Amino acid sequence: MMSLERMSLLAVVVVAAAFTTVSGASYGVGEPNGGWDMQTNYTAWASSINFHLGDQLVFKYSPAAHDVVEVTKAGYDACSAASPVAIHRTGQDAVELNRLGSRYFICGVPGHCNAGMKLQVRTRCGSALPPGGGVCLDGSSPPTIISSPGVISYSSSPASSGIFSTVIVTMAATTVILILLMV
Ligand SMILES: [Cu+2]
Repeated sequence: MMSLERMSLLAVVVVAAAFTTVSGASYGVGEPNGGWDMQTNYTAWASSINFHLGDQLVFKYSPAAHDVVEVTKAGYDACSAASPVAIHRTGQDAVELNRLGSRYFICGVPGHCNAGMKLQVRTRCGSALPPGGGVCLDGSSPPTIISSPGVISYSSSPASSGIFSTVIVTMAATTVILILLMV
């Protein structure tokens, strides 16, 4: 039987591994031909890329001219920044795609969203999830299957809690491992 200290250490390692994200790709919004501006067609831009968990968007713009407001679908559809999810104003804003499903960004300067400064990004599983392995169901078919046993993650539709599910199931798996070690 392992000492309590070693088991504790193992638990820490396993849980830490569960929270580790594999770093993904970084995409400059609108690049290579544009940026976060009033000329780029973001529907076309986003549809040219498969976004995966762990990837990163970088909005590059003059903060004197624009900003970035993450909004809900309703805010996106209505071009309303009245109920923001998050606001970015540095001119070099990195946003990590850390959950499955769609996310919505608009420019909060009056008129800019209606002129086309609005971006919808849909994030799929990719290879970053989950570190412990498992099956990721993000609505694409077939589901992404990652080979190591032990962790199953899924996201219900619409958008949401793929990572949260992973953490829960990973914690359950960790508990099983500890029980096995104690036998
Ligand atoms: Cu703007």
